[in-house]
Amino acid sequence: MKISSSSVSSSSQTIKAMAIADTNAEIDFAKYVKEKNAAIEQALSDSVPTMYPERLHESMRYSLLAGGKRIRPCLAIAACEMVGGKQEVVMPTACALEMIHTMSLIHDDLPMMDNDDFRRGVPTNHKVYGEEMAILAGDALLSHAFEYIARETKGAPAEKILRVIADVGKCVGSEGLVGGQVVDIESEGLAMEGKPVSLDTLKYIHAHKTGALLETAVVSGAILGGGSEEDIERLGKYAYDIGLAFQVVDDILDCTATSEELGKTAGKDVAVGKATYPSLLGLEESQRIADELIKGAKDQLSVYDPKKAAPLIGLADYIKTERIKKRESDEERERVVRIERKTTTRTETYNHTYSRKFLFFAYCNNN
Ligand code: GRG
Repeated sequence: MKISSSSVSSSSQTIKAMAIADTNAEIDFAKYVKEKNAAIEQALSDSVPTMYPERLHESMRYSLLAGGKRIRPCLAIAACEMVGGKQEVVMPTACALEMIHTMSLIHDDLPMMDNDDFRRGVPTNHKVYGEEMAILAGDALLSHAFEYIARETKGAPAEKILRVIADVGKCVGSEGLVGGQVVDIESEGLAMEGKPVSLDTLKYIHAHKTGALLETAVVSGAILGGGSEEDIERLGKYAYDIGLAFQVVDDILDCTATSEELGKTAGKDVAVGKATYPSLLGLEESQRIADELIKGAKDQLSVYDPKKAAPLIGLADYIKTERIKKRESDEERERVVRIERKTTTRTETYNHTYSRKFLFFAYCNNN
């Protein structure tokens, strides 16, 4: 879609809304994401070939290629290109980040963690392959991610590649995803015992569990794209804000959207007594905070050429507007589901679980 939306077909209201950014830049955002997504899907499929032991690789590919929104790879590519870099230089890192994200979802869904049956609109990895295989597939994806960046990144100086590997390592470990997950687990149910989690603790959980990987995606893109230290710092701030906004929106969706719309079980946070933005601050205030964070993120981009910054602006808007806008009219939903049915065999198989997570790219693939 055009940011100045003139070439958008009249039936694309949902997607059009996503791309209208407060800039005069003229980019066709749907086309941009469609192209990036196609390249990412191909690169992901190539990154984990089917080989011996077949069932392990099948299990890795099952979750990796299950049709996520690919926000992290998209952010890495958009940041790289905004500072003047090339897609092919950042693509191995973009894939690695999606491998790490996927492994965190596989492990998060395990019975000893969140115990979920559905993810990305399909049964969770352990439901299909068993718990042992799900744990090992996650482990294999995690180690493969680091190998993949080191082995496959071409066209960037070795010190930049090393910096990215170190950043990715930090964002995954005890100061990143794992740290956030641990504090999340420790905080679960505290409110029910009369010890409510503080807003600072909630921010820590969100910034580490969810924000860290989104931030690393943007910063890695800026590093590999040859951005200056100032670019890297500015984009780091953009990414911190969208990372936090992403999780605030996720919290809002958990208590407002349906399981079909989410592609995973809705209402789980409330059911297990998790602290969330809506539970601490209420829905309205949570939405206000999400808006403010997205505005802050976009402000960081105001020094760049609007056309070059347009993909990152569009992605920031997507994180807020489209993920929060959960219930289209029945007519609109039926239209998108028809598009989905046309689009993939996976969708035909699971056409009862037409998740919001999948609709955006289904649209893009058909326009
Ligand atoms: C990384 C070593 C290591 C362990 C993992 C389980 C765990 C430790 C951390 C949990 C991290 C987690 C699941 C955070 C939630 C992040 C989140 C909001 C996921 C949803 O992301 P989307 O909406 O999903 O981008 P898709 O499916 O579109 O990719």
